[in-house]
Amino acid sequence: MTRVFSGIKPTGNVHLGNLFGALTRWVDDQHRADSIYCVVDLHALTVPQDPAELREATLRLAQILLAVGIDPSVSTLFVQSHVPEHTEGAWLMECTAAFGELRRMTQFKDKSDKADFVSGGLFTYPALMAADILLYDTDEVPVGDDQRQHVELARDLAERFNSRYGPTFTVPRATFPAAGARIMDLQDPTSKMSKSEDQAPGTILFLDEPAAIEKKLKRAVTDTEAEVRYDVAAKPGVSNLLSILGAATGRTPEEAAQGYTQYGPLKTDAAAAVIERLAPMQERFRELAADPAETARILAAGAEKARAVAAATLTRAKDHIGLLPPG
Ligand code: ATP
Ligand code: LTN
Repeated sequence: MTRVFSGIKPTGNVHLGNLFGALTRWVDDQHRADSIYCVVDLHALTVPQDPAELREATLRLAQILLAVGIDPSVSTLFVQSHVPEHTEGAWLMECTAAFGELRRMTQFKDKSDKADFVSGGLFTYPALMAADILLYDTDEVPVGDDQRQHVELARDLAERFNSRYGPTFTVPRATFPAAGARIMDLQDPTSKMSKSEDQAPGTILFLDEPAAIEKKLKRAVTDTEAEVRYDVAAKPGVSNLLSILGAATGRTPEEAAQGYTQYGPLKTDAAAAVIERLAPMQERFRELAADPAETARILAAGAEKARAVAAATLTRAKDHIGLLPPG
């Protein structure tokens, strides 16, 4: 059976872009593949975090993943720091990666240019991500386009390790969402919807109330024409509304455009569709939030399942690279 692995950082708020671009695919994949999903709290540490907030965000994100439909009886859901093989595997990957290779990662260049404090972890982050993926004999890694280079590196490291020390790791490949799954900012539809600001009028959050969702969609930027069609280059705002309506109702943006001639009804229907899609997930989230012990149990069971797989792969890798086994 195909093995799928993906991770998401517990930083910022989950928004409609995360949901339609990544999480609904995770939910779909779990029915056709052996899926393992990880809240990558160690990756969050590459930039300074408030300890209490990080702990809270990690639990909340796990609850959101369960609420959107990750089913722990089908998939494995766990927190990265609960499986210590990830940090040990990361060291093997750091010693397999070339310094120049890590320096060429565009995400490192972008983030280190902007930050006042650049941690060593921000630089070696892709080696940890490679370990995440390779420890589980992963075939497919569902990610957004921004992670293409990191998955490519994980492939290169797997191939290099295998050719130096003999067959050890499965060589993974990245899979990307359909074109309409990229959700843009409602106020600036040329940049992606992002989780940076809490009250951002261009971002619909997973936990937004119906009134907030309506307000944000009603105020979404469109254009001065009066024609509804999906054309990302010429009509980014309207196309984004069609992507949202389509994603919320399980259709392509082109299908969603059928029957609309005016922007008003398109916005009203998009809001109604998003509210209807989110309502049962938000309800489930509230139930889970009221019983954190239940989530803790699910995460403990997930970590135990994950650890069995990761430990076997790590033992193999340590053996092949020449580390003396204990005892
Ligand atoms: P941000 O830039 O807002 O911090 P991110 O990409 O860093 O978002 P992650 O936690 O890294 O957020 O991403 C989780 C997943 O959601 C990734 O697979 C990412 O590609 C996807 N994603 C994030 N934003 C969008 C978007 N606007 N549209 C579609 N997918 C998105
Ligand atoms: N770097 C990814 C998160 C991530 C990940 C992974 C994704 C960490 N480890 C392993 C897929 C597989 C991000 O920032 N979205």
